[in-house]
Parts: sequence; structure tokens; C-alpha cells
Amino acid sequence: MADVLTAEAVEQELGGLAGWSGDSSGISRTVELASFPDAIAVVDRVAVVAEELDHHPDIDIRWRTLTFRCVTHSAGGVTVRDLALARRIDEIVRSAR
Ligand code: HBI
Repeated sequence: MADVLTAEAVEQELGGLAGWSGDSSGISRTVELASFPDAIAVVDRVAVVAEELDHHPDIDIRWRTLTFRCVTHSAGGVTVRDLALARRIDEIVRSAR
């Protein structure tokens, strides 16, 4: 099982991500899409990647605003799996805008 990263390590990794914030307990990013269908299309694409990685974000959907939260539930904190998922979410969001 992946180890929980230190707050310093998470802070360091957040520097390479687009618009994520958080700490060892979890990282999150909020994005606004052009429409509700566009937001759901992003969620659909994230679902495919989450299944591929076997690692799933918490997703809050409010009209066209999405908030993704990544934490490794089985480890009780942020691991490299969350960072890998966050990078893939950034790719999907970037290509959806
Ligand atoms: N997703 N965020 C998150 N955290 C987990 O611990 C997790 C998961 N997706 C699947 C999963 N655990 C397990 O089913 C597999 O790691 C075996």
C-alpha cells in the first residue's frame, strides 16, 4: 500500500499541479465549465481514468462547478496515487476548456 506523504512533500507536489490545494489529509481543485453538460462530460472522462487507475476522487457537482477531492481512503491520507489522479484530472479539464 502507498504511504501517506508528508505535508512538505504534498506542498512540493502541489506546485506542479494546476489549481490544487490541500495538505496530507487531502487535495482538492474546483473548476467551472461552460455548461452543466460540459461539467458532466468532464465527470464522465474522470470516471474512466479513475477506473483505469483504480483510484477514485470525491466529486462535488454544483451546476457547472466541479470540486474534485483526492485522498487515499485506505491509507488515510494523500499518497502518490492521489497526485497521479490529480495530474490526469488536470489533463481532462485542460482539454475540456
Ligand atoms: N480510491 N481515493 C481512493 N482511495 C482508495 O483507498 C481506493 C480508491 N479506489 C479503489 C480502492 N481504494 C481499492 O478498491 C483498490 O485499491 C483495491
